[in-house]
Amino acid sequence: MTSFDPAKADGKWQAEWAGRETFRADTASERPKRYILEMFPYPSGRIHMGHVRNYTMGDVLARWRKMAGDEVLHPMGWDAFGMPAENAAMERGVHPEGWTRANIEAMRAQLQTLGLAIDWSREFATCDADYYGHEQALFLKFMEAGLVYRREAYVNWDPVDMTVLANEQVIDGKGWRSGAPVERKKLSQWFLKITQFADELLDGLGTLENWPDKVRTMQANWIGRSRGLTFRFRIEGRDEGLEVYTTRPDTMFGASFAGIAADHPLALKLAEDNAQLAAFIEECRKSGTSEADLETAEKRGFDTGLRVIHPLDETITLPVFVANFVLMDYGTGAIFGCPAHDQRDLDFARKYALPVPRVVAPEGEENAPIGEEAYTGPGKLVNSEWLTGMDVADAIAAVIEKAEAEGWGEGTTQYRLRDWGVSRQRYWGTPIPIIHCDDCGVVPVPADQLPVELPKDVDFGTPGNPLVRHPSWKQVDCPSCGGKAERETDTLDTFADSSWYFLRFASQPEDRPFDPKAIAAWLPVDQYIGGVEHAILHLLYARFWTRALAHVGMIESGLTEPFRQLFTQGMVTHETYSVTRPATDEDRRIWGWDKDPGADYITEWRSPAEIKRTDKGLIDKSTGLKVLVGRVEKMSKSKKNTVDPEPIIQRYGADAVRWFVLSDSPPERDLEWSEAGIEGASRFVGRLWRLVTAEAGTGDDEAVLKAAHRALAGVTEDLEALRFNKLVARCYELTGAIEKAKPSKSRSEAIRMLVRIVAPAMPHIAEEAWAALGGEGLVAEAAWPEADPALLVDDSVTIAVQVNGKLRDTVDAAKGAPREEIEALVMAREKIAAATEGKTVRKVIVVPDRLVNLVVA
Ligand code: ANZ
Ligand code: ZN
Repeated sequence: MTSFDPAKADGKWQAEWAGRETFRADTASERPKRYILEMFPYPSGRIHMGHVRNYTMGDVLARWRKMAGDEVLHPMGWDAFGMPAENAAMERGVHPEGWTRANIEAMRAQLQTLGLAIDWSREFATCDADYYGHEQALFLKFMEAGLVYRREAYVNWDPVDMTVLANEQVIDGKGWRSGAPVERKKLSQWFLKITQFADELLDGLGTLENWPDKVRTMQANWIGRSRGLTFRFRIEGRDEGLEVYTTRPDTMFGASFAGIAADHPLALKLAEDNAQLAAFIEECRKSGTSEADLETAEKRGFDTGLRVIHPLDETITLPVFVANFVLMDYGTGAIFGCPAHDQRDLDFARKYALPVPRVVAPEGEENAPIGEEAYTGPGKLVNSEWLTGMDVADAIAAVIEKAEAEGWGEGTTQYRLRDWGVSRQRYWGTPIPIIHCDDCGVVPVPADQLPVELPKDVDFGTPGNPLVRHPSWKQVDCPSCGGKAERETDTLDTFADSSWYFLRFASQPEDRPFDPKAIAAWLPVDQYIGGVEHAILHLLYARFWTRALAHVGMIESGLTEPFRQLFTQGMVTHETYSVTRPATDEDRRIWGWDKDPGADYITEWRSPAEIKRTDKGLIDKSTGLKVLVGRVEKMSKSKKNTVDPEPIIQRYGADAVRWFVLSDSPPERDLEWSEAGIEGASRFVGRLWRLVTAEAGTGDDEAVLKAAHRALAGVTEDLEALRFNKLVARCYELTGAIEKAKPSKSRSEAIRMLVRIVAPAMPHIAEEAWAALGGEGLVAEAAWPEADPALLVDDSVTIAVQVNGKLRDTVDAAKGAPREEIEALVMAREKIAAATEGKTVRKVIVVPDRLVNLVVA
């Protein structure tokens, strides 16, 4: 028989599956339902190795579950709204829609070359009007239920591009595109009330046993429920009080100042007749708005001259500062500062020479001074009048109790979680379905006028949101009074689009977002797979939408958590390469080196495709310069260490690529892409094919049958636990065992078993082999074999052989074999002879059935 040609087989079987609709999911099926989903991709234009790894893992599970008898839903779609499309429009003058659609076409074609078992009939893009139209309807449902509101909030404003920037677009306080210092500006924005579900979202984490612990912890920290005290300071010489929020009321005797946010009403009032303070507030507004920005910025303050009275001891007063590290939209926008036990307060106190009294100490350190590090550990209260000697927890409770009894404060539960600001002042997103009428105010777009479609004729020539300056799009009649009104021009955060797409995959009725019956049939997603970078926002928002949809009665099946099992896969990494070359005049101009005669060399990254291997090492193809091999890092465009999957798939075939991305490391860890690795996978495809075409035989061979059933049982467990790399190892082992066996009926059976075992991972060669071996129908539809328990009883064991404690070899021996027999087996091994050559064996330690260690010198 001929050799296996992936170039022919891949296309042939992909066409066959498509033609037969092999992977179409039937909601009416009686079989157990299994929903397997990988996070849908953003259509950037080309798939990368991360996609290959992610989608291959899901695909293996989908194919295996189908063979094992489940009705599998394994869909694919496109998270198609977002900024890159608008950037392309601004930079290259292409329309975001055209750019996006072309990217989808290209990426779909690329994904299809991997042979994914996808039900393509359910494909959609979030930029399809009949997807985002339903999203608009859901938004209005939420609004009816009081889960949507509008308020003024601060945004990062780029004064040159005249646009709102996301936090990640603010780099060192400057707009990423314009480079202009970013300002904080107040804008009316739409919010979704995720905080209403804070407790549920937190407590729900406890039910997600099949989620990685680290993801649950990250979400819990993000929600950040804490018990604290809100209390009022009296301000000396004024009628009003100052309300502050603290999670550490125990440290109150360690207070040395009070701090208020730059935008705190008190600060604004004082600034009215204090120009210096007004200028300081202006300064504060110019820095970023994120918590991280404020955390890292230098602590700065302005002494207002006011003093507040300590609620536990009226003889004590504290100065009030406007401080740049106090956030307006957290707690009450005001704090008391306890420098000894809070790092931000300590940095601040050192700068403004405020006292740093210690009030909590571990035993024996009662009088230890505080250096440059605040003490946040456990201990007992010290220097705190009647609190002295109490534990932190008891002191917190005692102060809350006293405050409540005396009426100057209340115990509260606070959350770090903020309501979700969903307004984006951008074109390429779901239009928020609202109309603003001078007479009627905010009017929802009536259901029969949905979807509110994006206009196609838009102009990206000038900065700002094209929806605002479109000549006619926003002009509408008010649905309520019929008068002239205007459409909302904000679009929804694209995280809204990915918060319910998994529900739309289950059914796609025209007149509704989804069919609750289909949700009951398919949801929750049995296995969700994606990158850990989505551990917080995407997963939290999706969990929130699911609960909110249940809350408004759209989901009836009692679904609360959308993803039963979550898996976060590791990244694909690669070596980095660089060359150092003489600088050119052009470089000097770009880098502004004219005045720096010493800067004569420049170091540049090189992509794997730009270098070649020679006997003198790695050489840069274009310049012939020596290439420096750098660290292994996540594949990224900036380091140029990416490998494009497309030519690799063309050259080696889909199966080899799939096999390699499953093979080398546990799926949650990073995988280093290497040429040797893909070559090895490709050789295995060849080995498999030689087995398929090997001579058949007669007679029995229990050993090889046992090997096959052992592999089958092991692989089934590996699949259950997503241990794909172990599956690969087991298949290598079985292949080795079959290669060693003589032709027999048993060997042929083992080969047929192997073909089915590898089918989920290497579906193309498996189909080809299945057909060649006379299998019925498609292997994709064949039953997953069941291991025969009788053949699983192990009567041989694999014993590790160490030399001076280092693993050198393994030997197979009969279970319970006596020491002498094992020792004799070991001594007869070539590898052991080599490892002990010229040395004396001092001692042989035998642990029966497990291990032999030779001590040599
Ligand atoms: C006094 C204190 C003493 C505090 C101490 C901490 C340690 P979490 O746990 O994240 O909720 N805080 C309160 N409102 C703030 C705001 N608007 N901007 C900046 N910081 C604010 O943090 C609660 C703590 O953060 C509060 O407890 C308060 O400082 C500060 F040894 O009060 B603490
Ligand atoms: Zn009106």
